[in-house]
Amino acid sequence: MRILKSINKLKLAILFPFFLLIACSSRSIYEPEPIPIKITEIEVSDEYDSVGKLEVEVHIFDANSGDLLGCSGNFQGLGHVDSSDHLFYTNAEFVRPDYQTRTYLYYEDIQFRDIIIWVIEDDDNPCPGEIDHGQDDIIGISDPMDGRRLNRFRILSFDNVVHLRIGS
Ligand SMILES: [Ca+2]
Ligand SMILES: [Ca+2]
Repeated sequence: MRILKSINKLKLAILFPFFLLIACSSRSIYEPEPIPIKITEIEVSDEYDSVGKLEVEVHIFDANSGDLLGCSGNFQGLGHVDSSDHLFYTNAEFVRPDYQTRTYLYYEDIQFRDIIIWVIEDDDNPCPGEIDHGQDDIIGISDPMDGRRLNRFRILSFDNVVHLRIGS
């Protein structure tokens, strides 16, 4: 009987760390997933490139510090956005300037900031490269807005950006 009890204790001692591991790992399942910022629709107007096709990029800046928060272009899902006056459906994400350590821009990164959106036609140093003010054309610059207002239920338009659905 005593032997049986000590065997049960031994089983418990062996199994306890496993129960603990399962309890800890199941907790992480319920942590909310970060919400990526995406562009799902975009149309620009009156923009032309000498080679014929446009390379449209969208850059998001912190409105107060001027820091680049993230950009989206050819390699992030805007490669087919190549002409004016046509509505393109996209599934484009934003890479952060520190993209080597953390790839995408999330709602959590902008929710407590005022932001400004720049839409450009890229000619040099594509995203994640910075805007080249000597080469790249500016298609539109938004007014500063509360980052929490960047959601895909709204359609933005400013300057020659006639339609932009962007957000989390
Ligand atoms: Ca170009
Ligand atoms: Ca550029």
